[in-house]
Amino acid sequence: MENAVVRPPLFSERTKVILTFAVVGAGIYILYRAFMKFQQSSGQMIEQQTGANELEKLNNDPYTRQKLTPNQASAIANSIDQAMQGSGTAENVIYEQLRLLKNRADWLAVAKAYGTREVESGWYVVPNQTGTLVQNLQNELDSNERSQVNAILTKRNCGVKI
Ligand SMILES: [Ca+2]
Repeated sequence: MENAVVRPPLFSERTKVILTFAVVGAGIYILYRAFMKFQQSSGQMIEQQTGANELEKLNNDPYTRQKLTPNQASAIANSIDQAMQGSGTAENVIYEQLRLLKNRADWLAVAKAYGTREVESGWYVVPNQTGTLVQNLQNELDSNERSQVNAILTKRNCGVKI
């Protein structure tokens, strides 16, 4: 009589169940991340487009048009960008730069020049953040610092709160 060779299964039933959950879970997570990323970037695009449209309108009126030149607006956006990079944040530079704005069109011009940028967290374990000027300021500043920024933005008639 011949003995049938019974080979042990590669995975036990229990392991198969665990593996199935792991694979399905990973798939759902990847889809979720892709969806969130899509939602975030389309939200940023809408914010940018709305701002650009309003800026164009304001710039058609001599009373509301931006006082900053495009170069000045870019320089302010770059300075704020630099102030946010890395583990620390130079709040005083941000306040100082925002005090250069004179009206809402100036704010919109700086936000447009900023566009969407990546801010390095400066910490290996903390992911970098990519966002609009408002999003990155909100992420970088604590509530007390945001109040200071909002006081400046109100004083400068920027018509925005972060
Ligand atoms: Ca920072």
